[in-house]
Amino acid sequence: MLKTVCPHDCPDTCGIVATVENGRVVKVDGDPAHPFTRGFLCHKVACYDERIYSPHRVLHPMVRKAKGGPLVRATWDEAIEIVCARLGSGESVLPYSYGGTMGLVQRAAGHPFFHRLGACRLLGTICDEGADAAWKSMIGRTIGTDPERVAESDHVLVWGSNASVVNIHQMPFIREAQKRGAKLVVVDPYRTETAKMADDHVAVRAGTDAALALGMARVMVDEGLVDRDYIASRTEGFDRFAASLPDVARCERICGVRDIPRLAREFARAKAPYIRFGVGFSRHANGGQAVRAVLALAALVGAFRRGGALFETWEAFDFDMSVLRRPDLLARETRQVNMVRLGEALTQDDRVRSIFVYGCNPAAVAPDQTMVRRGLARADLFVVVHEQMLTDTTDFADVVLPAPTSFETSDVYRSYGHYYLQRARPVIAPAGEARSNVELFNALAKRLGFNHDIFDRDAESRIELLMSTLKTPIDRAAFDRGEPVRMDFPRGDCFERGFPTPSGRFLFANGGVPAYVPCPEGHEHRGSRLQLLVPSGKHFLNSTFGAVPSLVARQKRATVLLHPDEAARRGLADGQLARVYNERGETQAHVMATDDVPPGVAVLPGLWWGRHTPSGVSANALTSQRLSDLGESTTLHCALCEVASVVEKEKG
Ligand SMILES: Nc1nc2c(c(=O)[nH]1)N[C@H]1C(S)=C(S)[C@@H](COP(=O)(O)OP(=O)(O)OC[C@H]3O[C@@H](n4cnc5c(=O)[nH]c(N)nc54)[C@H](O)[C@@H]3O)O[C@H]1N2
Ligand SMILES: Nc1nc2c(c(=O)[nH]1)N[C@H]1C(S)=C(S)[C@@H](COP(=O)(O)OP(=O)(O)OC[C@H]3O[C@@H](n4cnc5c(=O)[nH]c(N)nc54)[C@H](O)[C@@H]3O)O[C@H]1N2
Ligand SMILES: [Mo]
Repeated sequence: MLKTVCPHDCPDTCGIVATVENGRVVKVDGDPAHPFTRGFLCHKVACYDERIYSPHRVLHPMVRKAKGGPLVRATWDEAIEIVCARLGSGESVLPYSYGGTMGLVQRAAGHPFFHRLGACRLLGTICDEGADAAWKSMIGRTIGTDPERVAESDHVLVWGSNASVVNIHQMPFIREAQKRGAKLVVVDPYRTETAKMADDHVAVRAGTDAALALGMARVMVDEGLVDRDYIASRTEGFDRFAASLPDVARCERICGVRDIPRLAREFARAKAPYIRFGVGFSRHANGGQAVRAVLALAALVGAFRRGGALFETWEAFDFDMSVLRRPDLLARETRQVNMVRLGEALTQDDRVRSIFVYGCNPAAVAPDQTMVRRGLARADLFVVVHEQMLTDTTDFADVVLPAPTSFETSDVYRSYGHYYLQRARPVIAPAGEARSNVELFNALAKRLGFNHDIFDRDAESRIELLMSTLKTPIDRAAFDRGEPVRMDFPRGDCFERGFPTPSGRFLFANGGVPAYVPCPEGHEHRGSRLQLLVPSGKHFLNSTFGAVPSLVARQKRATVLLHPDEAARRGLADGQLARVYNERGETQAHVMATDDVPPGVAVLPGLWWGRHTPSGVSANALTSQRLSDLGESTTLHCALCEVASVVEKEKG
């Protein structure tokens, strides 16, 4: 039994014990010694051996002699020759990577190489960066109350997160609180699995959370339910904030929630209210302000002192990542490309001549998929993909290079949903000819004659380098044994000694007070169309588990959830194949008529690989490249669409 860590982009960062026989993983279990993930795994990772030995696994380099032709096996030497000959240098090169592995060392391995090459710099914005900017604007740093403290709360507010699907190890703490009598309130436009476990499901209209939260704040201020002492001693900007609060009846009309006063009173009167933030509600054009409005609620009642609030924990792990990313290797500030705007970057100007994809599956995950795929298919674009699997993106590759899984590499994992750090060493040998991100970029650097100490360091040596920058002391011996180690982080009020802002106070009005601004594709502009939500799939991790046949089978088929009245209005029967479309594109999915979804909304769950959908393209054919108000981040849940019968189109 060997310890390892789940590498995926999920807040839980589970401790794993792998059973290995004759060099092969035969069983994967949760590590009972992990204080937060406590010995169980999601069913996706519980069958991880299926992913490691997937039929879609890339086991050796492959090259495509001509666009549209087949991928043909090559040696590593041949592949490196081709990449170095055709990649080019400077800003014609776009590196494209994101959350394939959350291991700090492997994830940062490409940066020094692309900096030295003078390539474009990718702005990683496809996930939580809007919410992160919002949190920082008020608190200064992305840390929050220990998630384990949820168990002691008497009022748990889960806002914009389907936690029982995306953050499942938070749930036992929530259930413990419920057992002790706590009320669980879930704010989500549709009745998710998590909302079904709640005492109260608040079906806010998508994209209007700021109106809901500001309405609640207004009630709390008007009725004297705020913590005056906390506000005076711990915060600044309250007077401006209070004076700006909109009328409650107006807020109710905007967000469609009719009992804002009751919600506000229950939250404010709780002894230990705790808000667990999801990322979902930040993925709108006004999402940054929405996060700020909800965060203000926590400060108004002094929740940090009594209960808590948490978005993410990652900045408690105070490494200096620049020792790995090496910004000093940039000769000058090169052009930045926002990853959400990949479609535009590849189709609207021809400055990008080659793209190097690793740890990411843009043909499936990036918004405005039709444009992205048109860009990736450009005849003059050189496409390199370093991957574990043959994905939608490798379909466009001129060169495919094999990557090992986390079970085959060394790394350090910090969580963004708890306060434990863990190192992992390989539990099996690399499959086939797989080379890790570090090995790949070291080899390319060597071939191009890049001399720098970083390119001589393997993963273990980079781990040592990174660990030497950690400011907070940890139990190093336990860490080296591969055990999860807790950061020295308060279990109670983490802001007891002040907030990590310049004044040490919570900032209600930094850069202005939070306000509600309608989204261009929000409900006010809907007309007869539907607001489209594209939440995480239960059996996938973004697009990752598309390579595991049993999980694809469990996710069943691409499905669009509609209120029965909306289905009837369109003449759509349950189970029927429908087109879901807007001006950007179209996908097809089977209708599920359910009153879990309110009228006016369509939900396309799960990040399917295009090739697993009836139309060959997924939900992201409809999502837009528009950026959020803060953090220049994704607005995935901010799109309008129409749904119609497939047959109708054929007739027409
Ligand atoms: N099983 C599984 N787990 C995952 C992932 C996965 O794909 N599958 N992805 C991982 C990653 S990378 C991330 S970032 C996290 C994401 O996890 P979440 O933060 O949960 O993000 P989403 O799934 O985008 O959306 C969460 C919820 O937000 C709701 N929502 C959408 N718009 C609004 C709104 O305007 N207001 C409110 N209140 N709610 C809204 C959606 O209906 C959805 O139920 O999960 C991680 N965990
Ligand atoms: N419709 C819709 N779109 C979404 C989302 C959604 O919920 N719905 N979620 C959004 C969110 S929150 C996020 S974070 C993004 C995620 O987008 P991505 O970061 O692209 O995440 P994945 O889909 O998990 O794909 C990661 C790929 O990296 C590969 N990989 C894993 N480890 C390694 C490694 O060590 N080296 C290399 N070279 N490759 C590796 C995996 O095989 C996998 O194909 O998608 C976003 N897009
Ligand atoms: Mo994400």
